[in-house]
Amino acid sequence: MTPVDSILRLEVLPASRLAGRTRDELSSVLGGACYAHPAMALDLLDLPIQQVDMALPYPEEATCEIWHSAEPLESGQQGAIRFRASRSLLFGSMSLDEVALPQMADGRRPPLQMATAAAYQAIFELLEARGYTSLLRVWNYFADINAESHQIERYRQFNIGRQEAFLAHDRSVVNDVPAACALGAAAGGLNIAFLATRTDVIAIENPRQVSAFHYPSQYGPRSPTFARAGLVNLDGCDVLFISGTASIVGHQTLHAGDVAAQTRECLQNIAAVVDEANRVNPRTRFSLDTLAYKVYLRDLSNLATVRQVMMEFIGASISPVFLQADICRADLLVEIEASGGHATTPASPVTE
Ligand code: 3EB
Repeated sequence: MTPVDSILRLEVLPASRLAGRTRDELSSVLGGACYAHPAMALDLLDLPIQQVDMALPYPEEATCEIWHSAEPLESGQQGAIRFRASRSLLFGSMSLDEVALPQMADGRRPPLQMATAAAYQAIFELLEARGYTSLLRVWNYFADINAESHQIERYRQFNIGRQEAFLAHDRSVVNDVPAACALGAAAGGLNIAFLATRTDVIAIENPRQVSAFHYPSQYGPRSPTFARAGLVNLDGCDVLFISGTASIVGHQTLHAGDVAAQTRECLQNIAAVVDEANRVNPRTRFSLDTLAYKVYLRDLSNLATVRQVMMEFIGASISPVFLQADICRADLLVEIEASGGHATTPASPVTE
């Protein structure tokens, strides 16, 4: 067992297998996500497992992505946030119903923007109270990401609320920001999961891309607050979280309408982020063929094409999770995220 086995291990498995586990078998769960359409009500010992409404490729079952830690863990709840923490890591999950909260409606600011600001403020309050001050990775999901209300696209509303919360907590909105993704779910409120650490995180940028926190205002009045990747050392092991990565070079979308070319561009961007991580921290050499991948497709009918391009580019060793989601720009067809340096438990073979 490598040292990091005890700190962080990713397991991908069907929800039905997770639901059958005993309390004892679940004791190592730090947190995670369950993707199903419609969302699956998993009630597993108050664990912070976000329930995301996303379709999977037929005939796949609901899929869970579970982060384990062999360190002693403690569970808790603060307001809407359910969390679980080890000595070094805290995983939290929350879901806010942006429409039903009456206090969210002041008639001027879009409810999603207010819900986002409230969610991130609650996250920062928790992290500051508990001493896990470095936000490493955030998974953001909400419905209708490309729809417009209050004369502004919902993804842009989200970006305003997110940046407001960072500023309200005196956090930087450039450079030292978390790795993240933001995707359109099939339904549901604002659903956020996050992983924070007690130790410093190194934010990694992509030399091929304008940093998202410096995107020009044509993409919205407030820039997105995320880094291209976050790198952290956990008990001597370097762990890398690569943000959702799309077919964007500079700040522009490339290959509109061409899913194969978009996929190759995503992978070139991920390769550039990996190179950058290896340059910034030469102690650990990350490589594409050892990362764990999750792929969001606007249209699941493109799955075979995207998988083929990934296999050609990376090799056959990978087994990505594929999900249907709307991407934050209408012309993007695919977004790919990845992580590495942690232990993994492969998806179980059907013969189990
Ligand atoms: C991009 O590069 C594509 O708003 O948190 C990727 C990862 C994207 C994270 C976010 C958005 C986010 O701009 C979109």
